[in-house]
Amino acid sequence: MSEHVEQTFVALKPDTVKRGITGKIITIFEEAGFKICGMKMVWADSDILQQHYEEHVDKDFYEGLEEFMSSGPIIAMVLEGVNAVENGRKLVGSTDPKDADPSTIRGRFAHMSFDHADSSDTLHKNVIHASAELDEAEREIEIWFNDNEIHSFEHAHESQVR
Ligand code: 3AN
Repeated sequence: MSEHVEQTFVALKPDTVKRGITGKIITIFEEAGFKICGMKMVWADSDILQQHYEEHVDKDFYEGLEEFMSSGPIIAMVLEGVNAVENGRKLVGSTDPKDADPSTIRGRFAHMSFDHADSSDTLHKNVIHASAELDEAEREIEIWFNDNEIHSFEHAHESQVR
């Protein structure tokens, strides 16, 4: 496998599951040629969220973030592709939907802003998470998946897309 082929961790957040738009978003990754190596529905608890958001646990917004991320199940995925981490983030767009390009998943499916979330009772619902760096992807995949939940198989895209 080329050194450029990576796995990234993507989570479709509770707002996406409740809105019934998971299929549309999964399709975006599939059409771009990402291979789904692992996928499951998880209702995250405080323990796993504190591991996942290790760098945010002490921040003011963490309580709201945990409340949002445990407000319903998420779809957790391991996606593989060429520079999957960087390419995945490109499809996802900026963290704050207000700043996300309308061609990205957050720009297309949300119009939230940090300012709005911070100044109202609303939680910062931004549809999706994707790992930002390769070492973060490795750490997050380990948090959310057991080895036997990540599958190795030949995908059509391995000859037609990459
Ligand atoms: P990303 O998920 O794009 O990597 P991070 O790691 O900066 O973004 O933030 C993690 C999550 O924390 C984001 N999904 C966002 O919803 C939430 N978050 C970050 N900053 C704020 C903030 N100032 N107010 C509310 N939520 C925030």
